[in-house]
Amino acid sequence: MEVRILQLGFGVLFLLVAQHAPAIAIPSSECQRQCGNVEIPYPFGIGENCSLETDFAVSCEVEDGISKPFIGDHFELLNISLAESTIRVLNFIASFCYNPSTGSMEIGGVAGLDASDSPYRFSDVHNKFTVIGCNTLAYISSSNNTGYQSGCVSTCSRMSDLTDGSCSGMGCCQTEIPKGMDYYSADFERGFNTNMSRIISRFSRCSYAVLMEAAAFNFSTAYITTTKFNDTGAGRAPMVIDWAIRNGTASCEVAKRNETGTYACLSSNSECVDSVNGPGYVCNCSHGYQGNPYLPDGCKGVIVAFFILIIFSFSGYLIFQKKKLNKVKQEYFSQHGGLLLFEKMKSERGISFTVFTEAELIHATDNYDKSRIIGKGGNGTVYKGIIKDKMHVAIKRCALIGERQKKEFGQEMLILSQINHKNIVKLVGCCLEVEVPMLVYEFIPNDTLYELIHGKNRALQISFTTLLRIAHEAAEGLNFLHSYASPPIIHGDVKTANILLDENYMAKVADFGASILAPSDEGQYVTMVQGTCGYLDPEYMQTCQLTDKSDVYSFGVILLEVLTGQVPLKLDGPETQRNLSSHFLSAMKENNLDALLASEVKGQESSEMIRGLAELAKQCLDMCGVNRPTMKEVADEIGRLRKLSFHPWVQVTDTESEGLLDGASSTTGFEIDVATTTGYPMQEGQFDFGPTKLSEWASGLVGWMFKSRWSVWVLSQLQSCLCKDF
Ligand SMILES: *[C@@H]1O[C@H](CO)[C@@H](O)[C@H](O)[C@H]1NC(C)=O
Ligand SMILES: *[C@@H]1O[C@H](CO)[C@@H](O)[C@H](O)[C@H]1NC(C)=O
Ligand SMILES: *[C@@H]1O[C@H](CO)[C@@H](O)[C@H](O)[C@H]1NC(C)=O
Ligand SMILES: *[C@@H]1O[C@H](CO)[C@@H](O)[C@H](O)[C@H]1NC(C)=O
Ligand SMILES: *[C@@H]1O[C@H](CO)[C@@H](O)[C@H](O)[C@H]1NC(C)=O
Ligand SMILES: *[C@@H]1O[C@H](CO)[C@@H](O)[C@H](O)[C@H]1NC(C)=O
Ligand SMILES: *[C@@H]1O[C@H](CO)[C@@H](O)[C@H](O)[C@H]1NC(C)=O
Ligand SMILES: *[C@@H]1O[C@H](CO)[C@@H](O)[C@H](O)[C@H]1NC(C)=O
Ligand SMILES: *[C@H]1O[C@H](CO)[C@@H](O)[C@H](O)[C@H]1NC(C)=O
Repeated sequence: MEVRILQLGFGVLFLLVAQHAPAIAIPSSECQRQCGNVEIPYPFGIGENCSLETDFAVSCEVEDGISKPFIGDHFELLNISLAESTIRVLNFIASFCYNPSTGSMEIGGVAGLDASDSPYRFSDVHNKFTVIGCNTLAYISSSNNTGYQSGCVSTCSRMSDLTDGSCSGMGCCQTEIPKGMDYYSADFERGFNTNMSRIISRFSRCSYAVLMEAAAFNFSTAYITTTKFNDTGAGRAPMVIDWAIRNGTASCEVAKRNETGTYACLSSNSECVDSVNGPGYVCNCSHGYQGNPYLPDGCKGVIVAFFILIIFSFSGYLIFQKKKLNKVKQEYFSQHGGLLLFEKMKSERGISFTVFTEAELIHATDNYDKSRIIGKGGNGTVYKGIIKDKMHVAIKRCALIGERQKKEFGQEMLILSQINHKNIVKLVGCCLEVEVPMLVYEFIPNDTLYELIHGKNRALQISFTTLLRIAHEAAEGLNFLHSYASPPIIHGDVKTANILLDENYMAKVADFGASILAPSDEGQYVTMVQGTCGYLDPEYMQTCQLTDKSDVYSFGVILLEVLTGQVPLKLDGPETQRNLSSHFLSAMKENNLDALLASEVKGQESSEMIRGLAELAKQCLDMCGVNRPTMKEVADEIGRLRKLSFHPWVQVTDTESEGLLDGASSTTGFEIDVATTTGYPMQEGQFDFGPTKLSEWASGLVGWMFKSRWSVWVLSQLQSCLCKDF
């Protein structure tokens, strides 16, 4: 039987055509670029004038209803790679079979491939000459008994010697090929394959040999016992072929010299690369470009595309993040009872309460700028903010709160927002879409009562009358809190540092955001520890039950501060004097009150009033809550006592006293006097404290932080303080 060798290139034919080809013609855009699943990029092409040269011409044929590209002598084209300058084709398998009828061995299939004088070379990198069979010796030759010849032997005496996946001489052998091969023929050694009749009973009667892609081959023992190897690819196996522009022996250097007309790298962003397998050159897009270097403007900047991709994916990422953030915000919002709050706000119209978005508060505080901080503690920070570019507010941004407290927030906000009294700092709104809700209060510019009594500016000589008025106003405010709702709203942290002063030095009770409706179930008492050392109701310490009388006790301490000008706790003083209230009570017992009184009180105020105040304070400080007066009684009593003052101001401010009789304190002339005579800054713009003042203000505002039943953080602080002072 004759040995068949198929042709891949057209060799001589090409040379004839080439002589007529004057210049490289740009292929028409109408050229078909797809055949079946295979893309056919230029320099390859389907149809006349669509490929760079005839050897790159592809024919697209329908086989079994499927379009398939073919090249050369009917080699099926699997794909074309421009970047690697390779094509994959299906090569034909040569067979060597025992013919029982003649008793001889016969060569079948296609025994070789001739690609001489074509742009094609067998890839030495990807292909291996692969032989399957028992007692088979096969050769591969580059030409008729001249030049290169190689081969390999495959034997198999026992079936157990064969292993799937292993091709190393047992039923299968492989050998590499050299570079530059454009022709091969396969042959079987007839002398070696003797006596097939002996083994034919156990093994397939055929041996095979093919030059094929090594990566596409995986030996199976079934290849020895059956015809599976031939059947799988219908007598064919994939093979990789390197192609290049090989016009004669043209290299890049030569080709470029003849740039006009024959140079194939038409794209401006392409470069010429000498072929690694055989003569000639290939074109490649320059670094940063991708596309077809054989077409004018075929190489497109990858970097631009890359950036567009980056921008797209980045904005996509942002959108995703924003969606995620919004989801988180919504979760927080409903978790904190925001929906309930919204519903209530809708049904109860006229509530001047705002639910702020996080963005609004960020804008109001210059993204929580350091310069906006007006109070800072371990548990949170208070910022001065400007809402809608005009309204000044104090924004409380807290650290974490307990899981349990989160849920009640919206409802509590609603109640607190409805409290509207001139001696209580107004809660303007809140922000619920953050992990820990933020509270927004009206901004009170003039420091605290604590500062007024104990601060650096004591030299300002605030009159006792003024202090007493402020205390009276604070009492009114607390009375309002206690009587506003049932169960009563308990402040829980009454102290001079929580009594803020507005521009007219009117008292504004602050930090009621930390106060809560009196708890109704026992379970809540356990974690409720709040207050400030020196002001703490001793009964509360024992029962852990916060009542309105706890506020009364703390207010008693405030009265003492007003009377004595001393701080509630003096840790550096003598033992007996450390705690102002116990010091006061023992002084009262010994009838030695004068020693405690502030110098400006002594002898200057009506002794009846002083005694009355001391007596009131004593009642407030009663160890037993039920014996203490109510906040209303305290406020009324202070109002009564204020009228006893023989201070000259009283005559001047007769109207004020009358106002007090009506249960409302006035904020006229009198306070303005204080402000102007003391030289206190009146304008908000001057509200720039020095660092010390700021920190004192801060200490007052730290009290604002969530404590009360919303957190247990105070507990540890309190415990250390309890051991020392109680
Ligand atoms: C191919 O190119 C040749 C020469 O330029 C021209 O004569 C011929 O008509 C073209 N064929 C087609 C199908 O365009
Ligand atoms: C070539 O074809 C094979 C199989 O069809 C496929 O796996 C491979 O990705 C293709 N390669 C290219 C460069 O298209
Ligand atoms: C191989 O030899 C035969 C005859 O000896 C000849 O016809 C054929 O062209 C040769 N092939 C090559 C590739 O040299
Ligand atoms: C070859 O085939 C065997 C089984 O037939 C399989 O276990 C092995 O992973 C395959 N190897 C490769 C490289 O595909
Ligand atoms: C291999 O397969 C092809 C296509 O199916 C067939 O024509 C040929 O006869 C087979 N060869 C052998 C040895 O089985
Ligand atoms: C380059 O062009 C010259 C004529 O300009 C021609 O003689 C020569 O053969 C060309 N060389 C190649 C490699 O195309
Ligand atoms: C191939 O080279 C010949 C000269 O050797 C030249 O005339 C012809 O244009 C070239 N063809 C291509 C496609 O480069
Ligand atoms: C073409 O360039 C790419 C990178 O730009 C490189 O990976 C590839 O190997 C080059 N191809 C050839 C044939 O040089
Ligand atoms: C194979 O060996 C048998 C004896 O086992 C012999 O009869 C036969 O002639 C041999 N065949 C060939 C082709 O050598």
